[in-house]
Amino acid sequence: MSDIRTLGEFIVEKQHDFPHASGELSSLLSSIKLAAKIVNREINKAGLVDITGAFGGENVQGEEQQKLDVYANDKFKAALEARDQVCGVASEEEDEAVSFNKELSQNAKYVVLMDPLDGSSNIDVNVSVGTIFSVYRRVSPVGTPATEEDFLQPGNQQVAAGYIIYGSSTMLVYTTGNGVHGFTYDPSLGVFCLSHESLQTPEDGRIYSINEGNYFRFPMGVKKYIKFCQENVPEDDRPYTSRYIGSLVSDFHRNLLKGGIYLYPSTATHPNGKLRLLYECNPMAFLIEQAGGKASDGVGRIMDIKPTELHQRVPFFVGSTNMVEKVEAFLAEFP
Ligand code: AHM
Ligand code: MG
Repeated sequence: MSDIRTLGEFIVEKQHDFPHASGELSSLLSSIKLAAKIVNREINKAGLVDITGAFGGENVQGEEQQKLDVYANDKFKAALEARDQVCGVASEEEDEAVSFNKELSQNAKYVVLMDPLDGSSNIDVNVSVGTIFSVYRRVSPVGTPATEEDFLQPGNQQVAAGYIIYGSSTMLVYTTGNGVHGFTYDPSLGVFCLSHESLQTPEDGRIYSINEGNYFRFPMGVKKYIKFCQENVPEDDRPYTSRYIGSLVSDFHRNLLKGGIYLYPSTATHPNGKLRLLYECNPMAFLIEQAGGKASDGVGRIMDIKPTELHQRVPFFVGSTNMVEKVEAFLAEFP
């Protein structure tokens, strides 16, 4: 029992690791933790919606059941606004960034960017989904509303990032630039318990994760890399294993623990791929680098890209260093 360390305790213990530590970032992470618990509770009930609705639940009263991604967006936003550590939020769910109006919020130093429920198309079929978040210090003056410049910072300016995976267990994984730590939720106690301290991802992996249905639309370098993964070369541990859930947080989480690569390249129809630089790629890039891996757009480091718009998309290759470098080499040779 005495060995259990909760997320709350761990954050306090590590407070001195935070850049410019003053307790505010700890409080911000606590808001995320709270919203995660509320969203987790709702996701666990997702399959029951039709049943309870048929027996006189809210739907029968004519009220639209709120979609879970909208629900998650509202809860995370509300939790972040309530504690006055954040002056604004940008979300994959909203067209524009939101600047919190309260005077106390405008005195806050941080902005948060998030994908409140990534992979939400998987909910109907009981497959894991996740929340991704990314934290920056504002660049606009404290005491004024948050501006677009606060949100359009390159990933290398992140002060914290992480995700929650609502899976067979719910976990929260985060970094503040001093390693990656994972916490597993105990629903009976209502706490996240430290389960994975200082996670490191293997330098080499043998899992590749990509939507191969798009094969004929991929750049030649990616096609060649897929064939490389599939070749029968036992002395090099190939063929690799193909695993694709279609839920970035889940695919990333598995590959982080086991070693592997997740790829969402440009395609003939989507020249910048599908994933969003600010809400999905940068936070995952910060985490993987902190775990000893690599994140690339196929040419260079994801976190060095200077964003030009909030919902910008970018090709994404993330995971074990040697695997990401191999794709980059193929793309350089066969663009
Ligand atoms: P979303 O933010 O609309 O949920 O889309 C992001 C998701 C990722 O979780 C997943 O890896 C990817 O889209 C799957 O896309 P595809 O169906 O094209 O393979
Ligand atoms: Mg998403």
